[in-house]
Amino acid sequence: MTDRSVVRPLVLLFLPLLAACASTPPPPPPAPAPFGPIPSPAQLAWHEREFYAFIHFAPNTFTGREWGYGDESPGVFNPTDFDADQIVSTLADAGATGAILTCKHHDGFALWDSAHTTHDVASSPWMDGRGDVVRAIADACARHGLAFGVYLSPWDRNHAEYGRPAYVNYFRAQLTELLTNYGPIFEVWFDGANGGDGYYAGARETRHIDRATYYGWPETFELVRTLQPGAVIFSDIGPDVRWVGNEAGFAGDPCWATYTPPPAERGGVAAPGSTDYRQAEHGHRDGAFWMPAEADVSIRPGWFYHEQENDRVRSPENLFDLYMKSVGRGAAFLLNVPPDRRGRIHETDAASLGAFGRTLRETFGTDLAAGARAVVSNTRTGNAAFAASNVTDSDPQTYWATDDQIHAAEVTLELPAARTFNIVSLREFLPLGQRIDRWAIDVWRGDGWVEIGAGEAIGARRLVWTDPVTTDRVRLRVVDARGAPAISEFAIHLGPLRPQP
Ligand code: FUL
Ligand code: CA
Repeated sequence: MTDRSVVRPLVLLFLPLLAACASTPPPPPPAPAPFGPIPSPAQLAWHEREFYAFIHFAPNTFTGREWGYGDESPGVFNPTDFDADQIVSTLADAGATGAILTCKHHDGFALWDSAHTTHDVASSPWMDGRGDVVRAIADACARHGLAFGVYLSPWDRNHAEYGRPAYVNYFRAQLTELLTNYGPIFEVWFDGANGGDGYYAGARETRHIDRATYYGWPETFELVRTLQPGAVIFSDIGPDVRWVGNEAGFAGDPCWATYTPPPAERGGVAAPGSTDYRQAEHGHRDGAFWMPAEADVSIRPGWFYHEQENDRVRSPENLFDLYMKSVGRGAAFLLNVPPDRRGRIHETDAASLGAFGRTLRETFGTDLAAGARAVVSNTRTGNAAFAASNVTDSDPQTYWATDDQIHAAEVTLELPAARTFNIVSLREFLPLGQRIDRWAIDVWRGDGWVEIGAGEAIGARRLVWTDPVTTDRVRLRVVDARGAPAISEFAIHLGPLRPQP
């Protein structure tokens, strides 16, 4: 039996609420659920960098070598006209958003006054031993609006204890200096080249290490997390950013942001320098981790400056091509620009970088889809937050999304007038993971659609480079996705002609 004296007042209490529910439509669907691994906050911030520079500078600059043996006298390090502002402003003009300095290369020479060794700038004649290249570059980066990152070679061909436990403590002590004394660090770069012959404080021998266990990578990564929680960690196996697997500056097509680092051999453990890195060019569609690729390359044949390579500097056209094949495939572009013996970027390199930067600005500075109306086959039911117009608002935080059951969809840009372009730029909304498997781009030719490009994967960025087309309608077809597509950008640009195959 029901006790009416209780039920009635309760009904009366909820009556206004019930009435309100009946008259308002059901709440709009919330954002789509993320698919697969998703980026950390540090990775999301890193994705926005897209293109940044490497600075290789060391005793090698003065000895003409690529891999110093470790027996170089600190006396050789003596730039005659070091100018951190010239270096960093040249990189800024090129459009670089950050710079990673080789604070210590394989030869073990530290570009800062390390408390843990005398094999460093403090023992060099440069500035009477009072200089600090790390400080100078870090400060110049801050002045010119670039983020600063550090390369610290795990392999040290100078150190007496390399190969033994004591060296690992030394390595971490140096890492601690770099991550404590130079402000915010955006990326920590760990090289996979390690172990082999070297000076080792006079031993002059070959030292092999177990790459999987020697450095205690999990503890070292933890140290970075503690000291610089905003930094991403780069190595052959991530954990945040993976090496793309070549030093030629291009990513595979497609290049998935997700990856499971494979061991070098069956049954082994994947580690920096011990992984089947060839798989990194494409990544893994169903990889276990969000571990996007970084494509590194030098503007010259060598990583360090050598005068005899002054006539082999990459052209602006070549740099743009590499940009399209790295950034344009969802990877980052890490371009090495080595200072010369003066401690400046050589005029030839600076000229090429300047022209490259101009091309980037001229190409991507104007979105020819501005003012276009975006018409879509489906929008997430009744929720303006996921409207089609989000793909043309130049705001990476807003995106168009469909209903959950829709895995194939179209968005057409109706341009205010016919426009000529040769690059289409697409971005997925990364906090929801990499959702789109296959896509195609069509243009309207008056009496029908013509496909001008198609492929797999969009991710952080997809730049589709075609022959110039003139049209007033361009369409993106999401052919297949894992869940509702979520697209934050669909832009069109007119840039350099693509190289003919
Ligand atoms: C390699 C190194 O051995 C090269 O000297 C250079 O630093 C390059 C970026 O990584 O593994
Ligand atoms: Ca947007």
